[in-house]
Amino acid sequence: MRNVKEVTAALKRYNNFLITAHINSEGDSIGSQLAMATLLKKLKKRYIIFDNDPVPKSLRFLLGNEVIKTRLTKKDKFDVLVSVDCPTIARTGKVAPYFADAKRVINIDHHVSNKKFGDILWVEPDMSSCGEMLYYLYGNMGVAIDKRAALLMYVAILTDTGYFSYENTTYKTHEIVSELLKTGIEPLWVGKQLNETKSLNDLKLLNETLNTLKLHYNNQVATLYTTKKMLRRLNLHPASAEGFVNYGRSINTAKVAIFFLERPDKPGEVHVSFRSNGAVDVNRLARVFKGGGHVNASGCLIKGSIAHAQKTILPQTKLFL
Ligand SMILES: [Mn+2]
Repeated sequence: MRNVKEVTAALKRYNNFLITAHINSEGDSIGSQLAMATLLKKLKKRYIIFDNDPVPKSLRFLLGNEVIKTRLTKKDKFDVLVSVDCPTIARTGKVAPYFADAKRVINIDHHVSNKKFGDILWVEPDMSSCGEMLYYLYGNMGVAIDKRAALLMYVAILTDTGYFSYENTTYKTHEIVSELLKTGIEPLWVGKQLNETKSLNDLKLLNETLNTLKLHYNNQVATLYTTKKMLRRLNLHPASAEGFVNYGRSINTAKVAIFFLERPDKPGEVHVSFRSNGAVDVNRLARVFKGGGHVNASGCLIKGSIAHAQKTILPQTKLFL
């Protein structure tokens, strides 16, 4: 594990940290940021967590999530910026301009598309999640993982492995989870927190989104979309659309699923998520549009309408089938 030692040294040396992750927060980004914060707290360091988006409802059971800010004030000072689970600076959204203010930038990530930014780089594309990386980081620093920290890593790993069903799941992932569970985590309780937090409007949004589901190219590509109109009418944040792309991937003939999301806070821009069943490298596909991610899960941004984004992306997808 290259560079975990450099990360360890920097965490010991400096005192004021800003922790961030990618836009559209999910289990790995939130769990890993909070696990990093917990580690810093144990080392008696000061930290701020600053994200582009609020914590999704389903993750608000994680202790400490309430300190995550979506706005900084002049009082919020830091020397070192720790970026976790983020392949590019731009993917942090409104946090991106703050990278220039840091004396040191630490880049901890597992995306194969990581652009290797920052002063201290620790990138492990073979690891399932940043949650897995945080487990090794605690070990390297000699900090014991208590139940609270273990839960954060457990949720991060569960999310990014699709509950141990994605290709990135290894025997090592299971070994780590085995250690985490020894702290007394109750999987039934965690599963309930993560999956049984939907409002009626969340399900109405899913219903409207599934109505847009279409198959293309001999049923090999599934598309679906959520518009800002749907979100506004149901009074929901874009985080409610998290995971919708997986409904496209669940179709037995689909090699690629593409989900288009219009964010009310980002006019004139469409966020595109790709998921693959393994036959297509959607990291490469997303890179055609200056995006990226993992082989089976990636994303990009397209300027314009959803209709325009579909017209742009579908013919390119066909070339990857
Ligand atoms: Mn991740």
